[in-house]
Amino acid sequence: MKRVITYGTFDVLHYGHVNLLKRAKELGDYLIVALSSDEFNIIKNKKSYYTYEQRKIILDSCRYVDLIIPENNWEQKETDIKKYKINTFVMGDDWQGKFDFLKKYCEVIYLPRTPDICSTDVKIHLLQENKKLLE
Ligand code: C2G
Repeated sequence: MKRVITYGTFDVLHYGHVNLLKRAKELGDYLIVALSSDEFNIIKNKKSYYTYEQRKIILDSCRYVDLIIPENNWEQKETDIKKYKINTFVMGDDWQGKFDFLKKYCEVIYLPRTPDICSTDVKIHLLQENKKLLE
């Protein structure tokens, strides 16, 4: 069984995230997602709309995801790869090269990001639409 892992906040899950998860799953048989905790989001300077538990419920509904574990810090990747016997580590290519140090433990693949979609833009767009409704 080929085991794949990826990491992220996955806030306001959108088709760019799902596109990443789909392609990551296609690289193996079992996909683990290390989901950034609320506390780690603060370290990443990311404010997510949904809490960890809410993001986990949404992510868990995705057919490509087999297991969700918390991502609590930058340093856990090596331990995770050993603990879960990971064959392939996958990230979007906005992270190109950043995790090449993991190549001594497993295959490292950066997949092209889906253009023109990100959680922040979705949130801003919804805010603007909401403002128009209230005018
Ligand atoms: N992604 C993508 N296309 C988009 C948006 C996101 O392929 N339009 C990918 C990102 O490249 C990432 C994953 O979806 O691989 C999750 O994106 P984020 O939730 O923004 O994750 P990030 O904040 O980059 O966290 O330790 C790694 C970090 O936790 C990564």
